Amino acid sequence: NISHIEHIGIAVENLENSIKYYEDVLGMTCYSIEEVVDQKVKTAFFLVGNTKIELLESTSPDGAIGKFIAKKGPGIHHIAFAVNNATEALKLAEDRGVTLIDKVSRKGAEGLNIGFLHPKSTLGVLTELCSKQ
Ligand code: CMX
Repeated sequence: NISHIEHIGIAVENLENSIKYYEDVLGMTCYSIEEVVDQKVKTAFFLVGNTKIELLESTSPDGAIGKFIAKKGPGIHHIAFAVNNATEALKLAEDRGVTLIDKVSRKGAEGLNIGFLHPKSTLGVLTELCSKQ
């Protein structure tokens, strides 16, 4: 029951410089900057049609983005699909043999309910499921 790509998460070294590139070169407009404390990230959002671009700057070297940047450098970090109910979608994925990072959904940026599937069981793509409820 995936309706669309909710956002693409991109790990960046420096949020301010990266926003400049997306605005000045690509012509997008950043509509929101938000810190997600428990994810140890600061995020910036852009809307492209129905899909968002989420830039992610690490606020701590031991967070997911801090580790990713240290290991691989900046780049595409995850893809997020919009579903009706993230917790139900996580359960369905688990029933189909996927390893979950989150057993139940939790609150992410923009107040959405989010949960991640482990990239080792999703063909190397860190996958997020998110829903408004
Ligand atoms: N995409 C694909 N593969 C990834 C990855 C990513 N983004 N991040 C890590 N991996 C791979 C690693 O390369 C590694 O593979 P190898 O064993 O072949 O080297 C494997 O996954 C395990 O990685 P690790 O470095 O040992 O483990 P980490 O402690 O870095 O954890 C992960 C990886 C995905 C479990 C962790 O980053 C996580 O829980 N992510 C979910 C939460 C998150 O990403 N939050 C940030 C965004 C928040 C937001 O959008 O608001």
